[in-house]
Amino acid sequence: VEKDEKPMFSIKTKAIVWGMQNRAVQSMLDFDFVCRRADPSVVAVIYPFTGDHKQKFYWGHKEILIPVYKKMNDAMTKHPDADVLVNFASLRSAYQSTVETLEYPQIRTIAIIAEGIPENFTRKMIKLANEKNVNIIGPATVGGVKPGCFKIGNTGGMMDNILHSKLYRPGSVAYVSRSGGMSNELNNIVSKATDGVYEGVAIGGDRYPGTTFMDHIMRYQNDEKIKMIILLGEVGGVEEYEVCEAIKNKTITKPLVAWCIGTCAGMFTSEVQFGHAGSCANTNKETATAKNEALKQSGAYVPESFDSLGDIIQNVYQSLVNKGIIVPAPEVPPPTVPMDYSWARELGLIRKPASFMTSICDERGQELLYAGMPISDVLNKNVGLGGVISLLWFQRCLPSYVCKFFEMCLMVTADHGPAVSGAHNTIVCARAGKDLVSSVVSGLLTIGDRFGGALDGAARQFSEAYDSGLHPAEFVNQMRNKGQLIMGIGHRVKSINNPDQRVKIVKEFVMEFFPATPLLHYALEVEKITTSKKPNLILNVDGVIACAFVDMLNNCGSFTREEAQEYISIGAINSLFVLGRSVGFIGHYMDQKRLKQGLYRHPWDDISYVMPELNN
Ligand code: Q5B
Repeated sequence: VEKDEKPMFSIKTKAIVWGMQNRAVQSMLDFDFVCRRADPSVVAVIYPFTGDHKQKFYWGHKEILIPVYKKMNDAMTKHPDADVLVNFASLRSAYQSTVETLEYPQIRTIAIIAEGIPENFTRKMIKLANEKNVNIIGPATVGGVKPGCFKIGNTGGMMDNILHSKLYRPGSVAYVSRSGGMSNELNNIVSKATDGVYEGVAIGGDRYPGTTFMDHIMRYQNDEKIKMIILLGEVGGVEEYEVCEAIKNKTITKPLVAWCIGTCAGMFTSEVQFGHAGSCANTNKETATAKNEALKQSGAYVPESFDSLGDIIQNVYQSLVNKGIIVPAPEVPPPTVPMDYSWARELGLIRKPASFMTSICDERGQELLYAGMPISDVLNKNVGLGGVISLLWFQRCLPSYVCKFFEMCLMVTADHGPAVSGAHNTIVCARAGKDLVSSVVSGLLTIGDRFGGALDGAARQFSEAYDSGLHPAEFVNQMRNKGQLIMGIGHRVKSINNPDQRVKIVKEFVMEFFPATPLLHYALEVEKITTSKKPNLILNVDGVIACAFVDMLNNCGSFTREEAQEYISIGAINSLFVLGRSVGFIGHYMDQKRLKQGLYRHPWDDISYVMPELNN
């Protein structure tokens, strides 16, 4: 029975939602909007796991902010007009949060969505709620809906369903059901057979629902706008007999259509437990068939089967229209609620050009894909770091000798001591107290034409000279005449007298495994000329890797000539040195920190101070 004079829900109902259920909140706001409510029904969210903040939602096209409170007390004090709490707490915390809610007299109705709350807890909650005159809808329910006014959480389904069942405006029919899922079906049936739903509540499938069929039926009986009532019961429990009694003793005078689901239970030889905790007949009286018969005998309109429920509802409705008890209101089209972008996209209704494109990695599915290869295959097939590089840098599986070449380059370039530009910068930066990323980046920023980043230039210069048929000597002369250094030639400490083992290792591997190495051979001819001038003008580590890289691109069979050229022109060849040397820079950073090295200051005696002479 209505616990006070005010209707349970109205167009002004304000609710607080317990739990971060953004989709449900948005669904309530969309419902409000389509019902032409002046303002949103959800005024606050309680979520104990984050601090107080605001969450963004849509109100039609507009964006609005709804406050989220960590403490229930704050939500209640700041929103004294809220009288409904929609409790999305899990079965573990629903009891505690409901009991806490009952401490606030402003709340008159609590909808408890959780399924599986222990029955002894539910009974305690109900007792407490009854003492405090509070209505509980649920547990184990989707909630309820009052078209044109308010809906609880996800009741009514998505917007297309709400529009289809015309839940945006009231009709003359109220229903009460146990099942939340079936209440959606009732919305559909009622909207087709009558002028629509006035109010519908699903009391939930537990053995002990917070409010009963009779509680809601009596609210409906006392609301003059409701002209007929529907009861959708189910197998299990004896509550329907109270309804029978109320019809017989004329407590219920409005036409009542009733059906109990689960008549098929009789076809089974053993006891059947349906989906809801309460839907199991312990005695013959609790069977759906017995209850349907009793309802019929007491004067309810009971169909032959669920299939004809719609017909009987329509007949009762039509007779009320014929008698002038129901006067269907003219239809007013509802306002358009913008469809969520993601849903519209899922339905294939819209398309939008993406702002970003990617063709190497997809993390959206169940398994991360590197250029289409699941990460488990990457590991099972033992493609190694070289294989990962071929997938992520070149979008394809390259021959194993190429992967080996990549790995070898990373190993030989990983470090070359603390004195080189990049390591020096990393060390100075680490000693200045900077973090790993800053220190490593300061080292990486030194990589360029002079230090470690000569690969791109070497690839370009040697390729152009070779492709245009220049004799190595002509190339060297031409470069000298232009006053340009040959990239990949020359080293500060290595020379023909102190050969660079790294160059030897790479060169020997490439000569042995690559199908063709014309550019490397060309570079070695150039080296003969430059070293005859100065012994340190060797083909250096940058040069050998660059030329081998180009030979790989041109001759491994995995790239077209155009693709190979593109990698050279986009500056992809420095990649191996950058990646390899990052390993060393990280090592230097850790080393300095481990050695507790203090701030570095360069000594004065190592700086020549040359001041401009001032004219008097
Ligand atoms: N001359 C590397 O110079 C270095 C010439 C040349 C024609 C050349 C210089 C250079 C091109 C860039 C390059 C990568 C600066 C180097 C690396 C990684 C590293 C580093 C490490 C590691 C060395 C003396 C005379 C002059 C010059 C002429 C010099 N280079 N002619 N083409 N390329 N190379 N960078 O010794 O007539 O006397 O005026 O820029 O490939 O960075 O370990 O340290 O792993 O970390 O200072 O290996 O070669 O020679 O500049 O005093 O020149 O030789 O024109 O002739 P140097 P300079 P002249 S590998």
